[in-house]
Amino acid sequence: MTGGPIVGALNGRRPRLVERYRRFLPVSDATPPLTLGEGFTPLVHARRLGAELGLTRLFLKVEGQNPTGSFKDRGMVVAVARALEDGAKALICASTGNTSASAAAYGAAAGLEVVVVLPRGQIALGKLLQALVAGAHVVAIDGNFDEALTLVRQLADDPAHPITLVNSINPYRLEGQKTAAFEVCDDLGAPPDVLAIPVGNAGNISAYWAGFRAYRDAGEIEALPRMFGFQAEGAAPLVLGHPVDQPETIATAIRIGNPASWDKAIAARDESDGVIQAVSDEQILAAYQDLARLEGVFCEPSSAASLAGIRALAESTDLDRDATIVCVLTGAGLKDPATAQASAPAIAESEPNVDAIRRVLGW
Ligand code: AN7
Repeated sequence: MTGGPIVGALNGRRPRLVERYRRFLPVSDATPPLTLGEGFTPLVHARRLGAELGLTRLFLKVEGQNPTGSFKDRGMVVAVARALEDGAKALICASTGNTSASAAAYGAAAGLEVVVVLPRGQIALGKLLQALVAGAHVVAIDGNFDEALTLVRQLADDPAHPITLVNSINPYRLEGQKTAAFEVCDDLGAPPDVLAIPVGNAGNISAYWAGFRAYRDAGEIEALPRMFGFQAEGAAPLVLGHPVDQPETIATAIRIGNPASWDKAIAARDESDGVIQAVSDEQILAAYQDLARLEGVFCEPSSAASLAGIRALAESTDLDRDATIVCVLTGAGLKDPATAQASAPAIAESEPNVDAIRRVLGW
């Protein structure tokens, strides 16, 4: 160890995500070195869940450990750095919650005004508070995510009020999100056989697929994984083959009826010999609880759609039990305290003495 400085280091030691994968990203020396410490998230070998499902190599990519608690930070850091480089003064997005939390945080760090337009009453409390505390202008509409996205596109198109759109139709978002695919391959030492992922607006599945292909083209990996996308049953336009006007699911992050990256997601499925299937809210909640109880990984409900889907396939098809399967867990459990509380067991109460506590515990 020389103890010398690392180029692009955070706190002197931790390299920045954008530096680590710089050659795959649309950045240059002119791009401001914005960072909140995104990326480098854990890949956890899920031994107990794997044993239950008969899968020896089941892994969890724990994206809830990003700075604002979701995978959105990987793309937001690139989109906001490029917006700064291009002289932007303000950012805008529609969101089911996580994009707004990430835009608010990176916008604050960059000194930019942030506007977020959200479906009223459909945003998990933690995400809403993240946006508010970071000082974003939060506008709730009587409409769903798809309607909010249509409105912010129109607002961003108005030359009289320049503002940069940071939804995943901003190409820098998907560029940054590709880094998660690189990390998975680097941690495994090879690509997985299957990449399982929740699908809402379909940006992330598209970004992973682009990332795996870029890594293959660069000679970093030889094969490509099969992409398995999972939508909530009440919000499954890609499974049905047509938009859903009134999407409904407990997994509010993926309550989306007309995904912006529709064609890219279908291409990822078809080119990778993959699938896009629906899982019910019951299957999502069961996976959500089992991830916490069997693996100690507390994700938000939408994230558990990836495991719910793998579980359904493991039970109904002949998934190779020794295949390397990575379930992407897109966001952190604390973002949605209401869902956690609704399914949490009651708290035991006791007099403050050891005998009483022993009694309560049934000892
Ligand atoms: C936890 O924040 O669309 O298929 O506005 O928050 O790339 O949309 C969030 C999506 C999965 C789906 N898991 O990813 C938003 C938003 C979580 C999410 C998805 C989202 P995409």
